[in-house]
Amino acid sequence: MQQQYEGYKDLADSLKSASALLNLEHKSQLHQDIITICNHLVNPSFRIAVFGPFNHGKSTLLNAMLGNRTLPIDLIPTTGAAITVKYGSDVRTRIMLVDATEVYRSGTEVLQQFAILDGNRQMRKDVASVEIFCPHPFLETGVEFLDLPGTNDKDEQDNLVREQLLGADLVIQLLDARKLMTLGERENLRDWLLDRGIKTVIFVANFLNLLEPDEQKQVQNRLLFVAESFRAELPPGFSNLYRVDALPALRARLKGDVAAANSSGLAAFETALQNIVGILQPDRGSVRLPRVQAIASQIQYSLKAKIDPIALEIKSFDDKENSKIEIKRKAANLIYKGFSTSVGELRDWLALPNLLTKYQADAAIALAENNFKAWQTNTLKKDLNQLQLAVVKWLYQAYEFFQEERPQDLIIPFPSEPQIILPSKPSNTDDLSEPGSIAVGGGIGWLLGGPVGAAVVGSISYLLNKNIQKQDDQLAKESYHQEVAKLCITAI
Ligand SMILES: Nc1nc2c(ncn2[C@@H]2O[C@H](COP(=O)(O)OP(=O)(O)O)[C@@H](O)[C@H]2O)c(=O)[nH]1
Ligand SMILES: [Mg+2]
Repeated sequence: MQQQYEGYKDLADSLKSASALLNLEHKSQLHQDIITICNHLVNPSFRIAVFGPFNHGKSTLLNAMLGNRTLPIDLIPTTGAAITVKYGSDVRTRIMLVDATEVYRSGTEVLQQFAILDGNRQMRKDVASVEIFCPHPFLETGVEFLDLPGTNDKDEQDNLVREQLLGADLVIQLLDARKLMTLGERENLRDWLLDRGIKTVIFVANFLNLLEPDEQKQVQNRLLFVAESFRAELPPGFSNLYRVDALPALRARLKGDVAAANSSGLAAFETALQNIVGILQPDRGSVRLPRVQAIASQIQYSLKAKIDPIALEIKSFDDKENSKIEIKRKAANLIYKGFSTSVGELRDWLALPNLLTKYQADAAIALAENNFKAWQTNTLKKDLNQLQLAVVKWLYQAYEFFQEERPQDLIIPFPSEPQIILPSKPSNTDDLSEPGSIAVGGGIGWLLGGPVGAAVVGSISYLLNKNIQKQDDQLAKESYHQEVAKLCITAI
Protein backbone atom coordinates (compact mmCIF):
# COMPACT_ATOMS: atom_id res chain seq x y z
CA MET A 1 0.00 0.00 0.00
CA GLN A 2 2.80 2.38 0.99
CA GLN A 3 4.62 1.56 -2.25
CA GLN A 4 1.46 2.19 -4.23
CA TYR A 5 1.15 5.64 -2.65
CA GLU A 6 4.72 6.51 -3.50
CA GLY A 7 3.99 5.41 -7.08
CA TYR A 8 0.96 7.70 -7.14
CA LYS A 9 3.05 10.56 -5.80
CA ASP A 10 5.53 10.06 -8.64
CA LEU A 11 2.65 9.95 -11.09
CA ALA A 12 1.22 13.18 -9.67
CA ASP A 13 4.66 14.82 -9.92
CA SER A 14 4.98 13.72 -13.55
CA LEU A 15 1.57 15.17 -14.38
CA LYS A 16 2.52 18.44 -12.71
CA SER A 17 5.84 18.75 -14.50
CA ALA A 18 4.27 17.87 -17.88
CA SER A 19 1.57 20.48 -17.33
CA ALA A 20 4.16 23.07 -16.31
CA LEU A 21 5.42 22.91 -19.91
CA LEU A 22 2.02 24.12 -21.07
CA ASN A 23 2.27 27.42 -19.16
CA LEU A 24 -1.40 27.17 -18.33
CA GLU A 25 -3.36 30.05 -16.88
CA HIS A 26 -3.97 29.24 -13.21
CA LYS A 27 -7.67 29.75 -13.68
CA SER A 28 -7.89 27.53 -16.76
CA GLN A 29 -10.03 24.42 -16.57
CA LEU A 30 -7.15 22.11 -17.46
CA HIS A 31 -4.87 23.57 -14.79
CA GLN A 32 -7.58 23.24 -12.15
CA ASP A 33 -8.32 19.68 -13.25
CA ILE A 34 -4.65 18.71 -13.00
CA ILE A 35 -4.36 20.12 -9.48
CA THR A 36 -7.53 18.30 -8.45
CA ILE A 37 -6.40 15.00 -9.97
CA CYS A 38 -2.99 15.24 -8.31
CA ASN A 39 -4.50 15.97 -4.90
CA HIS A 40 -6.98 13.16 -5.40
CA LEU A 41 -4.23 10.70 -6.33
CA VAL A 42 -2.45 11.18 -3.03
CA ASN A 43 -5.54 11.50 -0.83
CA PRO A 44 -5.43 8.51 1.55
CA SER A 45 -9.20 8.72 2.26
CA PHE A 46 -12.07 7.41 0.14
CA ARG A 47 -14.18 10.42 -0.77
CA ILE A 48 -17.93 10.23 -1.40
CA ALA A 49 -19.46 13.37 -2.91
CA VAL A 50 -23.17 14.18 -2.87
CA PHE A 51 -24.10 16.06 -5.98
CA GLY A 52 -27.25 17.66 -7.36
CA PRO A 53 -29.10 20.95 -7.76
CA PHE A 54 -29.82 22.99 -4.62
CA ASN A 55 -32.76 22.02 -2.42
CA HIS A 56 -32.64 18.40 -3.62
CA GLY A 57 -31.98 17.21 -0.08
CA LYS A 58 -28.24 16.55 -0.33
CA SER A 59 -27.44 17.89 3.12
CA THR A 60 -30.54 16.24 4.54
CA LEU A 61 -29.46 12.85 3.16
CA LEU A 62 -25.95 13.21 4.59
CA ASN A 63 -27.33 14.23 7.97
CA ALA A 64 -29.63 11.20 7.91
CA MET A 65 -26.58 8.97 7.35
CA LEU A 66 -24.59 10.77 10.05
CA GLY A 67 -27.62 10.48 12.39
CA ASN A 68 -27.65 14.15 13.45
CA ARG A 69 -28.05 17.66 12.12
CA THR A 70 -24.35 18.19 11.55
CA LEU A 71 -24.74 19.79 8.14
CA PRO A 72 -26.68 22.99 7.67
CA ILE A 73 -30.03 22.42 5.99
CA ASP A 74 -32.09 25.20 4.50
CA LEU A 75 -29.39 27.78 4.91
CA ILE A 76 -30.88 30.89 3.42
CA PRO A 77 -30.13 31.64 0.67
CA THR A 78 -28.24 28.33 0.33
CA THR A 79 -25.01 26.59 1.18
CA GLY A 80 -22.14 28.21 -0.69
CA ALA A 81 -19.18 26.08 0.23
CA ALA A 82 -18.14 22.51 -0.37
CA ILE A 83 -18.01 20.92 3.07
CA THR A 84 -15.84 17.90 3.73
CA VAL A 85 -17.02 15.64 6.56
CA LYS A 86 -14.17 13.62 8.12
CA TYR A 87 -13.73 11.46 11.14
CA GLY A 88 -13.06 13.17 14.46
CA SER A 89 -13.67 12.21 18.11
CA ASP A 90 -16.14 15.09 18.54
CA VAL A 91 -17.99 17.47 16.27
CA ARG A 92 -15.71 20.33 15.23
CA THR A 93 -15.46 22.70 12.29
CA ARG A 94 -12.25 23.88 10.64
CA ILE A 95 -12.30 26.71 8.15
CA MET A 96 -9.14 27.62 6.27
CA LEU A 97 -9.04 31.10 4.82
CA VAL A 98 -7.12 31.95 1.67
CA ASP A 99 -4.60 33.93 3.75
CA ALA A 100 -3.89 30.64 5.61
CA THR A 101 -5.76 31.72 8.76
CA GLU A 102 -7.38 28.74 10.47
CA VAL A 103 -10.76 29.02 12.19
CA TYR A 104 -11.19 25.90 14.34
CA ARG A 105 -14.37 25.69 16.46
CA SER A 106 -16.36 23.13 18.38
CA GLY A 107 -19.78 22.32 16.80
CA THR A 108 -20.93 23.63 13.43
CA GLU A 109 -22.45 27.02 14.27
CA VAL A 110 -19.48 28.80 12.74
CA LEU A 111 -20.70 27.60 9.32
CA GLN A 112 -23.44 30.23 9.47
CA GLN A 113 -20.70 32.79 9.25
CA PHE A 114 -18.47 31.28 6.59
CA ALA A 115 -20.32 28.70 4.52
CA ILE A 116 -23.34 30.55 3.18
CA LEU A 117 -23.76 32.75 0.16
CA ASP A 118 -23.94 36.50 0.64
CA GLY A 119 -26.69 38.84 -0.54
CA ASN A 120 -25.36 38.62 -4.10
CA ARG A 121 -25.48 34.83 -3.94
CA GLN A 122 -21.68 34.83 -3.94
CA MET A 123 -19.50 32.54 -1.89
CA ARG A 124 -17.21 34.35 0.54
CA LYS A 125 -14.01 34.86 -1.43
CA ASP A 126 -11.75 34.53 1.60
CA VAL A 127 -12.72 30.91 2.37
CA ALA A 128 -10.36 28.25 1.02
CA SER A 129 -11.84 25.11 2.59
CA VAL A 130 -14.46 23.97 5.09
CA GLU A 131 -14.16 20.73 7.08
CA ILE A 132 -16.39 19.18 9.70
CA PHE A 133 -15.09 16.41 11.99
CA CYS A 134 -17.63 13.90 13.14
CA PRO A 135 -17.44 10.74 15.34
CA HIS A 136 -19.19 8.35 12.92
CA PRO A 137 -18.01 4.71 12.50
CA PHE A 138 -18.31 4.80 8.69
CA LEU A 139 -15.98 7.83 8.59
CA GLU A 140 -13.58 6.06 10.93
CA THR A 141 -12.90 3.50 8.17
CA GLY A 142 -11.16 6.19 6.12
CA VAL A 143 -14.26 7.47 4.31
CA GLU A 144 -15.04 11.17 3.93
CA PHE A 145 -18.23 12.81 2.69
CA LEU A 146 -18.38 15.88 0.55
CA ASP A 147 -21.51 18.04 0.77
CA LEU A 148 -21.64 20.19 -2.32
CA PRO A 149 -23.45 23.44 -2.89
CA GLY A 150 -26.28 23.46 -5.44
CA THR A 151 -25.24 23.25 -9.06
CA ASN A 152 -27.69 25.62 -10.69
CA ASP A 153 -26.87 28.74 -8.67
CA LYS A 154 -24.13 30.35 -10.64
CA ASP A 155 -21.48 29.33 -13.17
CA GLU A 156 -18.71 29.91 -10.68
CA GLN A 157 -20.32 27.49 -8.30
CA ASP A 158 -20.89 24.96 -11.06
CA ASN A 159 -17.16 25.03 -11.72
CA LEU A 160 -16.37 24.57 -8.06
CA VAL A 161 -18.72 21.58 -7.89
CA ARG A 162 -17.36 19.97 -11.00
CA GLU A 163 -13.80 20.23 -9.73
CA GLN A 164 -14.92 18.62 -6.51
CA LEU A 165 -16.47 15.71 -8.41
CA LEU A 166 -13.16 15.07 -10.11
CA GLY A 167 -11.63 14.55 -6.68
CA ALA A 168 -14.33 12.14 -5.48
CA ASP A 169 -14.03 8.35 -5.52
CA LEU A 170 -17.79 7.85 -5.54
CA VAL A 171 -20.47 10.31 -6.64
CA ILE A 172 -24.01 10.19 -5.25
CA GLN A 173 -26.15 12.00 -7.78
CA LEU A 174 -29.36 13.19 -6.12
CA LEU A 175 -32.50 13.27 -8.27
CA ASP A 176 -35.75 15.02 -7.49
CA ALA A 177 -38.49 12.51 -8.35
CA ARG A 178 -40.90 15.37 -8.87
CA LYS A 179 -38.90 16.98 -11.64
CA LEU A 180 -36.46 14.67 -13.32
CA MET A 181 -33.64 16.05 -15.42
CA THR A 182 -34.43 16.64 -19.06
CA LEU A 183 -32.77 14.42 -21.63
CA GLY A 184 -30.36 17.27 -22.55
CA GLU A 185 -29.36 17.85 -18.91
CA ARG A 186 -28.81 14.14 -18.43
CA GLU A 187 -26.62 13.82 -21.49
CA ASN A 188 -24.60 16.90 -20.53
CA LEU A 189 -23.94 15.51 -17.10
CA ARG A 190 -23.15 12.03 -18.39
CA ASP A 191 -20.71 13.33 -21.02
CA TRP A 192 -18.99 15.62 -18.56
CA LEU A 193 -18.52 12.81 -16.04
CA LEU A 194 -17.46 10.16 -18.55
CA ASP A 195 -15.06 12.52 -20.35
CA ARG A 196 -13.21 12.91 -17.08
CA GLY A 197 -13.19 9.21 -16.30
CA ILE A 198 -15.76 9.57 -13.49
CA LYS A 199 -17.67 6.28 -13.72
CA THR A 200 -18.48 5.41 -10.12
CA VAL A 201 -21.81 7.20 -9.90
CA ILE A 202 -24.88 6.17 -7.86
CA PHE A 203 -28.28 7.77 -8.38
CA VAL A 204 -30.50 8.46 -5.37
CA ALA A 205 -34.08 9.54 -5.98
CA ASN A 206 -35.54 11.81 -3.30
CA PHE A 207 -39.05 13.12 -2.78
CA LEU A 208 -40.75 9.98 -4.16
CA ASN A 209 -42.85 9.97 -0.95
CA LEU A 210 -44.40 13.24 -2.05
CA LEU A 211 -45.91 11.62 -5.17
CA GLU A 212 -49.23 9.76 -5.48
CA PRO A 213 -48.76 5.96 -5.50
CA ASP A 214 -49.68 5.53 -9.21
CA GLU A 215 -47.37 8.40 -10.14
CA GLN A 216 -44.60 6.81 -8.07
CA LYS A 217 -44.72 3.68 -10.24
CA GLN A 218 -44.42 5.71 -13.42
CA VAL A 219 -41.55 7.84 -12.12
CA GLN A 220 -39.79 4.74 -10.82
CA ASN A 221 -39.69 3.39 -14.40
CA ARG A 222 -38.32 6.61 -15.77
CA LEU A 223 -35.70 6.67 -13.03
CA LEU A 224 -34.62 3.15 -13.98
CA PHE A 225 -34.19 4.31 -17.54
CA VAL A 226 -32.03 7.29 -16.42
CA ALA A 227 -29.83 5.05 -14.31
CA GLU A 228 -29.44 2.40 -17.01
CA SER A 229 -28.46 4.96 -19.62
CA PHE A 230 -25.45 5.87 -17.51
CA ARG A 231 -22.65 3.33 -17.92
CA ALA A 232 -21.61 3.15 -14.29
CA GLU A 233 -18.63 1.07 -13.27
CA LEU A 234 -19.68 -0.25 -9.90
CA PRO A 235 -18.69 -3.63 -8.44
CA PRO A 236 -20.79 -6.39 -10.05
CA GLY A 237 -24.20 -7.09 -8.50
CA PHE A 238 -24.83 -3.55 -7.24
CA SER A 239 -27.57 -1.34 -8.61
CA ASN A 240 -26.75 2.28 -9.44
CA LEU A 241 -30.23 3.48 -8.46
CA TYR A 242 -31.66 3.87 -4.92
CA ARG A 243 -34.72 5.51 -3.48
CA VAL A 244 -34.34 7.46 -0.23
CA ASP A 245 -36.82 9.90 1.26
CA ALA A 246 -34.23 12.08 2.90
CA LEU A 247 -36.28 14.07 5.38
CA PRO A 248 -38.29 11.12 6.74
CA ALA A 249 -34.99 9.22 6.92
CA LEU A 250 -33.35 11.96 8.98
CA ARG A 251 -36.32 12.14 11.30
CA ALA A 252 -36.31 8.36 11.75
CA ARG A 253 -32.60 8.42 12.63
CA LEU A 254 -33.02 11.28 15.07
CA LYS A 255 -35.81 9.36 16.79
CA GLY A 256 -34.01 6.02 16.53
CA ASP A 257 -36.99 4.59 14.66
CA VAL A 258 -35.53 1.56 12.82
CA ALA A 259 -38.75 0.67 10.98
CA ALA A 260 -39.14 4.23 9.66
CA ALA A 261 -35.49 4.28 8.59
CA ASN A 262 -36.12 1.08 6.65
CA SER A 263 -39.25 2.34 4.92
CA SER A 264 -37.53 5.60 3.95
CA GLY A 265 -35.05 3.52 1.92
CA LEU A 266 -32.11 4.82 4.00
CA ALA A 267 -31.14 1.47 5.56
CA ALA A 268 -30.99 -0.35 2.19
CA PHE A 269 -29.05 2.50 0.64
CA GLU A 270 -26.55 2.62 3.52
CA THR A 271 -25.97 -1.12 3.36
CA ALA A 272 -25.35 -1.02 -0.39
CA LEU A 273 -23.09 2.03 0.00
CA GLN A 274 -21.00 0.41 2.72
CA ASN A 275 -20.58 -2.76 0.65
CA ILE A 276 -19.65 -0.85 -2.49
CA VAL A 277 -17.12 1.23 -0.54
CA GLY A 278 -15.80 -1.96 1.09
CA ILE A 279 -14.94 -3.27 -2.38
CA LEU A 280 -13.79 -0.04 -4.02
CA GLN A 281 -11.81 1.40 -1.12
CA PRO A 282 -8.89 -1.09 -1.19
CA ASP A 283 -8.77 -0.69 -4.96
CA ARG A 284 -8.87 3.08 -5.24
CA GLY A 285 -6.37 2.95 -8.09
CA SER A 286 -8.99 1.51 -10.43
CA VAL A 287 -11.23 4.49 -9.65
CA ARG A 288 -8.53 7.15 -9.80
CA LEU A 289 -6.31 6.00 -12.66
CA PRO A 290 -8.91 6.33 -15.46
CA ARG A 291 -9.12 10.02 -14.55
CA VAL A 292 -5.36 10.32 -14.69
CA GLN A 293 -5.54 8.77 -18.14
CA ALA A 294 -8.24 11.21 -19.22
CA ILE A 295 -6.28 14.21 -17.97
CA ALA A 296 -2.97 12.84 -19.29
CA SER A 297 -4.39 12.56 -22.79
CA GLN A 298 -5.61 16.14 -22.52
CA ILE A 299 -2.12 17.23 -21.49
CA GLN A 300 -0.66 15.15 -24.30
CA TYR A 301 -3.04 16.72 -26.79
CA SER A 302 -2.19 20.25 -25.62
CA LEU A 303 1.53 19.50 -25.64
CA LYS A 304 1.23 18.08 -29.15
CA ALA A 305 -0.58 21.23 -30.27
CA LYS A 306 2.45 23.16 -29.00
CA ILE A 307 5.03 20.75 -30.36
CA ASP A 308 3.63 20.36 -33.89
CA PRO A 309 4.21 23.94 -35.12
CA ILE A 310 7.67 23.96 -33.53
CA ALA A 311 8.52 20.62 -35.15
CA LEU A 312 7.31 21.99 -38.48
CA GLU A 313 9.47 25.09 -38.05
CA ILE A 314 12.48 22.95 -37.20
CA LYS A 315 11.86 20.76 -40.23
CA SER A 316 11.64 23.67 -42.64
CA PHE A 317 14.79 25.14 -41.07
CA ASP A 318 16.51 21.76 -41.43
CA ASP A 319 15.37 21.47 -45.04
CA LYS A 320 16.79 24.89 -45.82
CA GLU A 321 20.04 24.12 -44.06
CA ASN A 322 20.32 20.75 -45.79
CA SER A 323 19.82 22.24 -49.22
CA LYS A 324 22.46 24.86 -48.39
CA ILE A 325 24.79 22.09 -47.25
CA GLU A 326 24.03 20.13 -50.41
CA ILE A 327 24.89 23.12 -52.60
CA LYS A 328 28.10 23.65 -50.65
CA ARG A 329 28.95 19.98 -50.94
CA LYS A 330 28.46 20.07 -54.70
CA ALA A 331 30.50 23.27 -55.01
CA ALA A 332 33.26 21.83 -52.84
CA ASN A 333 33.32 18.73 -55.00
CA LEU A 334 33.50 20.72 -58.22
CA ILE A 335 36.19 23.07 -56.91
CA TYR A 336 38.16 20.19 -55.49
CA LYS A 337 38.15 18.35 -58.82
CA GLY A 338 39.18 21.47 -60.75
CA PHE A 339 41.85 22.29 -58.20
CA SER A 340 43.23 18.73 -58.29
CA THR A 341 43.42 18.79 -62.08
CA SER A 342 45.16 22.17 -62.12
CA VAL A 343 47.61 21.16 -59.37
CA GLY A 344 48.27 17.92 -61.28
CA GLU A 345 49.07 19.89 -64.42
CA LEU A 346 51.36 22.22 -62.50
CA ARG A 347 53.10 19.32 -60.79
CA ASP A 348 53.64 17.56 -64.14
CA TRP A 349 55.00 20.73 -65.63
CA LEU A 350 57.40 21.13 -62.70
CA ALA A 351 58.75 17.57 -62.97
CA LEU A 352 62.39 17.91 -64.05
CA PRO A 353 62.30 15.47 -67.00
CA ASN A 354 59.29 17.35 -68.40
CA LEU A 355 60.94 20.72 -67.87
CA LEU A 356 64.07 19.51 -69.63
CA THR A 357 62.18 18.06 -72.57
CA LYS A 358 60.23 21.22 -73.01
CA TYR A 359 62.75 23.96 -72.21
CA GLN A 360 66.33 22.67 -72.10
CA ALA A 361 67.18 23.52 -75.71
CA ASP A 362 65.57 26.96 -75.75
CA ALA A 363 67.02 27.80 -72.33
CA ALA A 364 70.51 26.71 -73.31
CA ILE A 365 70.30 28.74 -76.51
CA ALA A 366 68.98 31.74 -74.56
CA LEU A 367 71.91 31.33 -72.19
CA ALA A 368 74.33 31.12 -75.07
CA GLU A 369 72.77 34.19 -76.65
CA ASN A 370 72.96 36.07 -73.38
CA ASN A 371 69.24 36.28 -73.53
CA PHE A 372 68.44 34.05 -70.57
CA LYS A 373 66.63 36.59 -68.35
CA ALA A 374 64.34 37.75 -71.14
CA TRP A 375 63.65 34.17 -72.13
CA GLN A 376 62.93 33.23 -68.52
CA THR A 377 60.46 36.08 -68.18
CA ASN A 378 58.76 35.75 -71.55
CA THR A 379 58.60 32.02 -71.88
CA LEU A 380 59.25 30.05 -68.67
CA LYS A 381 57.60 32.41 -66.20
CA LYS A 382 54.70 33.03 -68.59
CA ASP A 383 53.98 29.31 -68.92
CA LEU A 384 54.28 28.85 -65.16
CA ASN A 385 52.05 31.85 -64.54
CA GLN A 386 49.33 30.36 -66.67
CA LEU A 387 49.40 27.07 -64.78
CA GLN A 388 49.65 28.83 -61.45
CA LEU A 389 46.74 31.07 -62.33
CA ALA A 390 44.61 28.01 -63.09
CA VAL A 391 45.37 26.63 -59.60
CA VAL A 392 44.83 29.93 -57.85
CA LYS A 393 41.57 30.53 -59.71
CA TRP A 394 40.08 27.46 -58.02
CA LEU A 395 41.43 28.53 -54.67
CA TYR A 396 39.92 31.98 -55.01
CA GLN A 397 36.59 30.46 -55.97
CA ALA A 398 36.72 28.25 -52.92
CA TYR A 399 37.63 31.05 -50.53
CA GLU A 400 35.00 33.29 -52.00
CA PHE A 401 32.28 30.63 -51.91
CA PHE A 402 33.02 29.52 -48.37
CA GLN A 403 33.66 33.11 -47.25
CA GLU A 404 37.10 32.44 -45.90
CA GLU A 405 40.02 34.79 -45.77
CA ARG A 406 42.16 34.51 -48.88
CA PRO A 407 45.47 32.72 -48.44
CA GLN A 408 48.79 34.16 -49.45
CA ASP A 409 49.68 33.78 -53.12
CA LEU A 410 51.52 30.67 -54.16
CA ILE A 411 55.17 31.52 -54.67
CA ILE A 412 57.43 29.23 -56.65
CA PRO A 413 60.95 30.66 -56.46
CA PHE A 414 63.33 30.49 -59.44
CA PRO A 415 66.95 29.49 -59.12
CA SER A 416 69.38 32.23 -59.97
CA GLU A 417 70.64 32.51 -63.51
CA PRO A 418 72.98 29.67 -64.36
CA GLN A 419 76.63 30.55 -64.60
CA ILE A 420 79.19 28.96 -66.81
CA ILE A 421 82.96 29.13 -67.02
CA LEU A 422 84.22 29.06 -70.57
CA PRO A 423 87.12 26.79 -71.28
CA SER A 424 90.32 28.29 -72.65
CA LYS A 425 90.25 28.92 -76.34
CA PRO A 426 92.14 26.49 -78.49
CA SER A 427 95.26 28.28 -79.86
CA ASN A 428 94.52 27.44 -83.49
CA THR A 429 91.19 29.11 -83.52
CA ASP A 430 91.16 32.32 -85.48
CA ASP A 431 87.49 32.94 -85.28
CA LEU A 432 87.71 34.43 -81.84
CA SER A 433 89.65 37.59 -81.74
CA GLU A 434 89.20 38.30 -78.05
CA PRO A 435 91.53 36.65 -75.60
CA GLY A 436 89.17 36.28 -72.57
CA SER A 437 88.82 32.70 -71.47
CA ILE A 438 86.44 33.05 -68.54
CA ALA A 439 82.92 34.29 -68.64
CA VAL A 440 80.19 34.21 -66.08
CA GLY A 441 76.47 34.04 -66.77
CA GLY A 442 75.21 36.98 -68.70
CA GLY A 443 78.69 37.87 -69.78
CA ILE A 444 79.37 35.44 -72.56
CA GLY A 445 77.21 36.99 -75.19
CA TRP A 446 79.83 39.37 -76.42
CA LEU A 447 82.29 36.52 -76.24
CA LEU A 448 80.12 34.29 -78.34
CA GLY A 449 79.16 36.84 -80.90
CA GLY A 450 79.95 36.26 -84.47
CA PRO A 451 80.47 32.92 -86.14
CA VAL A 452 81.52 31.14 -82.92
CA GLY A 453 78.27 32.16 -81.27
CA ALA A 454 76.24 30.85 -84.16
CA ALA A 455 78.25 27.62 -84.11
CA VAL A 456 77.56 27.20 -80.36
CA VAL A 457 73.79 27.63 -80.90
CA GLY A 458 73.93 25.15 -83.78
CA SER A 459 75.81 22.70 -81.59
CA ILE A 460 73.25 23.00 -78.78
CA SER A 461 70.47 22.05 -81.16
CA TYR A 462 72.56 19.35 -82.67
CA LEU A 463 73.67 17.85 -79.36
CA LEU A 464 70.17 17.91 -77.81
CA ASN A 465 68.51 16.57 -80.95
CA LYS A 466 71.00 13.79 -81.25
CA ASN A 467 71.03 13.40 -77.51
CA ILE A 468 74.65 12.53 -77.71
CA GLN A 469 76.12 15.05 -75.32
CA LYS A 470 76.53 12.46 -72.60
CA GLN A 471 77.65 9.62 -74.78
CA ASP A 472 80.52 11.22 -76.41
CA ASP A 473 82.71 13.51 -74.39
CA GLN A 474 85.32 13.27 -77.02
CA LEU A 475 83.11 14.98 -79.53
CA ALA A 476 82.82 18.10 -77.41
CA LYS A 477 86.50 18.31 -77.11
CA GLU A 478 86.82 18.07 -80.84
CA SER A 479 85.47 21.57 -81.30
CA TYR A 480 85.48 24.57 -79.01
CA HIS A 481 81.92 25.63 -79.89
CA GLN A 482 80.66 22.14 -79.15
CA GLU A 483 82.40 22.27 -75.76
CA VAL A 484 80.75 25.62 -74.96
CA ALA A 485 77.39 24.24 -76.16
CA LYS A 486 77.76 21.33 -73.81
CA LEU A 487 78.57 23.67 -70.91
CA CYS A 488 75.41 25.70 -71.64
CA ILE A 489 73.26 22.56 -71.75
CA THR A 490 74.68 21.31 -68.47
CA ALA A 491 74.25 24.68 -66.81
CA ILE A 492 70.63 24.70 -67.80
N1 LIG B 1 -40.74 16.70 2.17
C1 LIG B 1 -39.47 16.48 2.02
N2 LIG B 1 -38.64 17.49 2.13
C2 LIG B 1 -37.31 17.24 1.99
C3 LIG B 1 -36.84 15.94 1.72
N3 LIG B 1 -35.49 16.02 1.63
C4 LIG B 1 -35.14 17.32 1.85
N4 LIG B 1 -36.26 18.04 2.08
C5 LIG B 1 -36.27 19.48 2.31
O1 LIG B 1 -35.74 20.16 1.19
C6 LIG B 1 -35.04 21.34 1.62
C7 LIG B 1 -33.64 21.36 1.07
O2 LIG B 1 -32.90 20.34 1.65
P1 LIG B 1 -31.31 20.41 1.68
O3 LIG B 1 -30.84 19.13 2.27
O4 LIG B 1 -30.85 21.65 2.34
O5 LIG B 1 -31.01 20.46 0.15
P2 LIG B 1 -29.63 20.71 -0.58
O6 LIG B 1 -29.65 22.14 -1.00
O7 LIG B 1 -29.65 19.81 -1.74
O8 LIG B 1 -28.55 20.41 0.40
C8 LIG B 1 -35.06 21.30 3.13
O9 LIG B 1 -36.10 22.15 3.59
C9 LIG B 1 -35.37 19.87 3.45
O10 LIG B 1 -36.05 19.75 4.69
C10 LIG B 1 -37.76 14.88 1.59
O11 LIG B 1 -37.44 13.72 1.37
N5 LIG B 1 -39.11 15.18 1.77
MG1 LIG C 1 -27.00 21.55 1.16
